[in-house]
Amino acid sequence: MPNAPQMHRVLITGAGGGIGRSLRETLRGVYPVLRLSDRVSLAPAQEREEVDQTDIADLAAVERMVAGVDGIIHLGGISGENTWEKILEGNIIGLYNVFEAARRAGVRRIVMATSNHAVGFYPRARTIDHNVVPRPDSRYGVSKAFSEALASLYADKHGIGFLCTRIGNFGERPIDSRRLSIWISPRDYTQLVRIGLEHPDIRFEIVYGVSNNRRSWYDNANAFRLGYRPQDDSEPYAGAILATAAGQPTDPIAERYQGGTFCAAEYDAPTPPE
Ligand code: 15L
Repeated sequence: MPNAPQMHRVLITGAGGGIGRSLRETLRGVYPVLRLSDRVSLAPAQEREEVDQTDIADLAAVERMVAGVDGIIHLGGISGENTWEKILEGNIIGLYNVFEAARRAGVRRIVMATSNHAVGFYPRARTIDHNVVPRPDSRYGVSKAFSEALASLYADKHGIGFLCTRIGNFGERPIDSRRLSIWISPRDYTQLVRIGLEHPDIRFEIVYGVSNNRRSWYDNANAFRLGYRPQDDSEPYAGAILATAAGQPTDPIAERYQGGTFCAAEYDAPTPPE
């Protein structure tokens, strides 16, 4: 079995977002140096941190951002539905720049934030695993399917190890009934990220970034195979969330598919897909 890559300097892109700020805390002291980057300015560097400001749409700047890095946690880009122009800039061109700069710099591992919205048009009635074909529910979801495809190319052709984490919904607690099925807690996501950076034998893997939710729509066997042992389950929150949701108006398309309102937005097909 190949040896685990040495992670001396780990870069977090999109470090100013919700997941990035959380990982900045939970990974503090785990690696010798954490480099934190965003296009907006970040809180000043603390001990064993480096702070950087880069727009990932600018390849030359991205090359400077990744210099000297062993592993990347790529959270940068647009994190929800948006115009095609914004998605193109942040999630297609920006993503390509990060992977290409990583290749040139000899980066060994990339943990990538893909999303449940890459497969959002699967019905809630179906349990899906990491082998299903993408069914994006938005331009954003398409960009996440693209990110998984580009990761596969850079893994097969250039040998960078990728863990693609199809994140459900990250937060301290689930926020509504849909999120009971896709929630991930900060400590569970931290565990998954560390597997992605430290596991001795990762080439290209897709896993679901979800906690051990009883109401899950995912068969996350691939994550378990890699050693993931999630600590949290949304179920203790279910009673209060479902009581609040009871009687509130719902959209039939949003309710039918895993991607929820991302599926319903702009939806005008004559018949709903199977
Ligand atoms: C995502 O991919 C988004 O980044 C996040 O903001 C939420 O919308 C989440 O999906 C979700 O589906 O709840």
